[in-house]
Amino acid sequence: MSYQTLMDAVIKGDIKTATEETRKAVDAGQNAQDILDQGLIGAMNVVGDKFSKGAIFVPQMLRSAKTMQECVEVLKPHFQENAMTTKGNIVLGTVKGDLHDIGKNLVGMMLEGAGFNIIDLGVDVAPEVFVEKIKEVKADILGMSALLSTTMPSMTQTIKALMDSDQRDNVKVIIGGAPVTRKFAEDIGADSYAPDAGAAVNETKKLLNIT
Ligand code: B1M
Repeated sequence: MSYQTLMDAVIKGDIKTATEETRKAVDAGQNAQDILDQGLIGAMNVVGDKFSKGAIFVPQMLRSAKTMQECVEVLKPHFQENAMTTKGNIVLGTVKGDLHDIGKNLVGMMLEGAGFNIIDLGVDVAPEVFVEKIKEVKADILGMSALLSTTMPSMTQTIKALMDSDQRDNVKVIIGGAPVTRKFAEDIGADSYAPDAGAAVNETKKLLNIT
């Protein structure tokens, strides 16, 4: 199935058409993951390219982001596995200085669907805020997201803050986001890296020895 109309609507920021197209695709029996990957994320990549070329500006990018979020709400029920018992506590957030949350929210949604308890701290989360919450909820996993190359160092600072507060051995750290790489994760001493939300679930299960 072609997702061109859906993609065009997300790129334009036309929430009504985009959510209708998402519902139509679901009703036609399309796989939610395909709609997400090919329709929605595909459209956001076009939006990013247009922004890089100066063809659109922040307000249009924001409108597309809002449109994508509304479409994700339509898809959300189709990702839930309805797990009854929690497989572990995950503190999740976008790092300090960074306001991008679509990818982080997708990661949270997929992890929740796989049976984990998500404590989502939102965006622009300072290292000390991560550390305090990890202590409070006795987190098994810390998940950090960064979309800007300028905010990646905040991941390093958060891991350092975990060490300084003697929490590093109590929690596994997984990181991701478009500019983040496996090499970067290794360099800063994270336990794992995932390129997308599906991989984040698999990597998290591996970290906690869940089959
Ligand atoms: Co921004 N932005 N933005 N932006 N924005 C990018 C990231 C950019 C690549 C666009 C570009 O220039 N081509 C560029 C960053 C360049 C760089 O540093 N490398 C950029 C810029 C420059 C900026 C501003 C500085 C622009 C300005 O003001 N001049 C500004 C910064 C604001 C700030 O954060 N302080 C800014 C602002 C914004 C908006 C607010 C307008 C909006 C965000 C709205 C929101 O999130 N609520 C926005 C958007 C929408 C984008 C693009 C177009 C789309 C991002 C997105 O949602 N992608 C983006 C271009 C692009 O990515 N192609 C861009 C879809 C999402 C599903 O993918 O987030 O990568 P992603 O998540 C994936 C994986 O990365 C992974 O799984 C997700 C799902 O598969 N993943 C993880 C993510 N987190 C993970 C965590 C994990 C594991 C996997 O473990 C815990």
